[in-house]
Amino acid sequence: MELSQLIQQFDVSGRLVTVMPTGNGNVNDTYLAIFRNTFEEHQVILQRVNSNVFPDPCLIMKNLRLVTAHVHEKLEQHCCSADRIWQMPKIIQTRDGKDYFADETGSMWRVITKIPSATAFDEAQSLEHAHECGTVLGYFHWLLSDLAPETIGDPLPGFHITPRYLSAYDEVVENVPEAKARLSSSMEARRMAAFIKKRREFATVLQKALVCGELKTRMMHGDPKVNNIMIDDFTGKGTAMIDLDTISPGLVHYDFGDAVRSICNPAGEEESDLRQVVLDLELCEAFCSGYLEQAEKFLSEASKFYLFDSVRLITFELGLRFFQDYLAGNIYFKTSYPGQNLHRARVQFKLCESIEVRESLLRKLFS
Ligand code: GN1
Ligand code: MG
Repeated sequence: MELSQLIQQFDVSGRLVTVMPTGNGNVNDTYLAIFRNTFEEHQVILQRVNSNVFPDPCLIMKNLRLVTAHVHEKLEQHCCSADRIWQMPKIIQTRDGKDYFADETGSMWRVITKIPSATAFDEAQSLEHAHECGTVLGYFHWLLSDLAPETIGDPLPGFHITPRYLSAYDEVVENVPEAKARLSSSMEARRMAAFIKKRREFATVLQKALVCGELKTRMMHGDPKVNNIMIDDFTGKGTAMIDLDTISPGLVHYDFGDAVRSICNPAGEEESDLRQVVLDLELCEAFCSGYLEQAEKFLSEASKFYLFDSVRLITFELGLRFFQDYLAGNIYFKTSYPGQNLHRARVQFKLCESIEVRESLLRKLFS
């Protein structure tokens, strides 16, 4: 079905002007649709949920309904005392009152409102931007902190359990002949395999802390990278977290680590000059000051100990996921050129090394 027909299934008023690709997501397909009538315009976001990634797209929509209901109510309650207008997208239903539309191929489509007059950047723009990203993530954690975790289904079982990715990697290397060929034919790939081997033991660090009770499960975003944080075009202040499909019970440490790895690497995830890929301490300090100001309300001193490990781990984990996907034949992450996932893995592993050499400075910053 054409996009212009698909979008008409949803309850948006006005005439369709255009529907075009937007954003740089690696998983879902995202489009901006614009509707107009003689006196107003509506801009909405149309998305196809990637069913290769999300095993149960209906669960995603059920979670989104619960999360948005909870957060919208809480934002309303606190709007008078807040220092800005915080936002969160809302589901737009189909004309027959459903939260999603399944097309003739079984793909699941949904429409949500667009956060207007705000931008999500692919790289940190300034110290102020990094600080705002920290504030947004901290506030978001607080918003979700009283949402009963048992009401939210797990959208991606085992999503940030790093040892699971090691097993998936081992499996591909052992059982997929093309993966073996890719490994043996490239020196870069073999270097990355050696990088992973050295860090196998470390991969269990957060899981162990969780099992022995040092860390507790809370609601997390799951994917708080820099381009999932919207910044108000007029005030420069953070205004919303987007990409809400991975919200689930987990460790807020995963979010902290993922945000730092993404926001504090000014070169971004696709940089071709690896010398530019570093963990920038100034950006990190700015991010932390924003995050910790909010997180003081819920982050215990003991759990701060694991903040450094979380940054190192999530960077290692993402590099491992990209590398495994490259070896497996690019099944999970969308690519636009051959070898892109290998290159993305090189970027994350370079960043991981940069984090490791800054360990003592970072530990000080996080304490
Ligand atoms: C994916 O969809 P997107 O691009 O916001 C991925 C994240 C990765 C990120 C890396 C569900 O996020 O885990 O950190 O790419 N999301 C999922 O760019 O796997
Ligand atoms: Mg995204």
